[in-house]
Amino acid sequence: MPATSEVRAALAGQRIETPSWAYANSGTRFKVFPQPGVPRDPWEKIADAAVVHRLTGIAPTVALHIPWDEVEDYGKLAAHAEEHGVALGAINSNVFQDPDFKLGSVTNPEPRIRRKAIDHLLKCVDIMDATGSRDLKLWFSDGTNYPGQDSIRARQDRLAEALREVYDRLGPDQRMLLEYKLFEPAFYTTDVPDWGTSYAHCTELGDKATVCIDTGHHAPGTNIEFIVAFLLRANKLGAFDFNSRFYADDDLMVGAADPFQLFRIMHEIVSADALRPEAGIAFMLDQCHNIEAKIPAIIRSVLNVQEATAKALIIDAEALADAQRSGDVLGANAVLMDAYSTDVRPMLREVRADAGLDPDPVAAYRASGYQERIEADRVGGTQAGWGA
Ligand code: LRH
Ligand code: MN
Repeated sequence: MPATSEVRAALAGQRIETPSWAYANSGTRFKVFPQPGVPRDPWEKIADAAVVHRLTGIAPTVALHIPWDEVEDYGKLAAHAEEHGVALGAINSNVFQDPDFKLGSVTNPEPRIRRKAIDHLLKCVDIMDATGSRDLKLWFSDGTNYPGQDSIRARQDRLAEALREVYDRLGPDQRMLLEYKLFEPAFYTTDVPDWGTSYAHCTELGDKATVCIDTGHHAPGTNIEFIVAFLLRANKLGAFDFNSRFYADDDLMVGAADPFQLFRIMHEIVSADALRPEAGIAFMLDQCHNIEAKIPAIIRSVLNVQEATAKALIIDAEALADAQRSGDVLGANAVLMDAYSTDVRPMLREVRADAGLDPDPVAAYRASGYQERIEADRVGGTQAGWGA
């Protein structure tokens, strides 16, 4: 069994990035239910993200989405984040809402429209220069709805050309994270539908291009931890967009729908010694809190990742290796299940107390009065959302 001090040190070093858009209004095509106290701008989103970090101790960065988080002066926004004890993280591009991108953005048959899309991606790199962000996260809604609508191969050529231009613009310490998604909003082909397509483009581009795994973007039954293990081995895993789902891209709280899957994913991370920030994996949340209170939901999500990580860290790696080596199928499975079945919450409460934090961050949030304050203060103006 790993020494508790090792486990606690690894937990203390855990870093989870929260998404600015999860603090704002979101919903489905049926309805977006506004909530009282929701931020009206990136400044207020960052203030909320800072509360999550203050209470959990392990969420020091906030991902931005452009243009949802557009501001005049990104340097000022970065300073605002610093004043609140957090930093700006990945910059997410958005080439999925402009009417011009109906038939595609970087894959559009129209050169003028491809140019427009690439210019947006290049602008996001300019923003990274201003915020000091390392990661450019690219997700393309690009695809087709009917067979014959466009050439699958030609769209891949256009995609590769656009990625190459953006890749060559990246600074020495900057990276691109290419996110894939099986379907939606396109319902016949999606131009980056799976990990293999992302991996192939990233390999063609170079070391600064890595794959982003959004846990809600796979066909039902997909073994995501296999993808994690494969990409880690190939040194091509750059990031996670953590959430959970029962059906499709539900964007529910990570660990809510399938905590065992999250544990299996973190087992692959821990056994590859890839939890340390130096390993370069960005652990981000990408969620929408359509009906539940947003800040407590994000706190709960950070704790869900922490719990899954703690369970993965207490796996008796030696016993597991012995059982695997000797072909002891049940024995090996039992080692993992012992860890998964262990209640790590008492240890995590101690880890938080050792860090000077309230052992129960969700209760601490409720007792803080912050929710009442923002509901009273944030009256008037326009609540932030996806603007869809
Ligand atoms: C696409 C996605 C992508 C983001 C968006 C908010 O489904 O996962 O990561 O840009 O959600
Ligand atoms: Mn995502």
